[in-house]
Amino acid sequence: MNPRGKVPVLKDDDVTVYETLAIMQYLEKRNPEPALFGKNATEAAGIWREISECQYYFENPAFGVIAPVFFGGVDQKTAEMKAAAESMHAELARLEKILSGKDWLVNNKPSAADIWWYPEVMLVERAGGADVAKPLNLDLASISKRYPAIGRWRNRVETQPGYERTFPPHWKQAA
Ligand SMILES: N[C@@H](CCC(=O)N[C@@H](CS)C(=O)NCC(=O)O)C(=O)O
Repeated sequence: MNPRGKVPVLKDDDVTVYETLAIMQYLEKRNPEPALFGKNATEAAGIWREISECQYYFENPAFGVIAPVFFGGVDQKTAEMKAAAESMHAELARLEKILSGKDWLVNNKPSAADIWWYPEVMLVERAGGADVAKPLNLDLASISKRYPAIGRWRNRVETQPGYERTFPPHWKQAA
């Protein structure tokens, strides 16, 4: 379904879409409610800003931890991983501040920004909790506890109707 063999993939009758942003755009065109990318210019800008914040400031350090944990090299990259974790904590603190005052990242309603951020945060938590990461004390294994507003947001995301159906089946087997 995806020539790169990656998730997410959406199959809707005879249409197959891959790449997260393409899938969300497809869904919004197909079902305008909820407006995943916002209802007006201000909402759209806020949503795209949050997606970009994640892409430019969180993803690099995130992969600095995720890659060695899942693909090897922790022993050689300890210093880099610690620096990456520090950068991520600064970004997680920013997220915690936003979510302390509201339920969702932008416009106080679920949007493409939440759908973008959620798996990034969860992947980091999963990497932080891996046995090979534990001796490094990166403090990423319990993001939801260290950052309580992020924890509440996580529960909110996971109790959305249809959440279960988005979970890649092969990840469940791996867990
Ligand atoms: N740019 C792609 C990234 C897709 C991607 O890297 N997916 C990873 C998971 S986050 C994957 O499928 N890895 C292989 C696997 O989980 O089996 C998107 O946003 O859809």
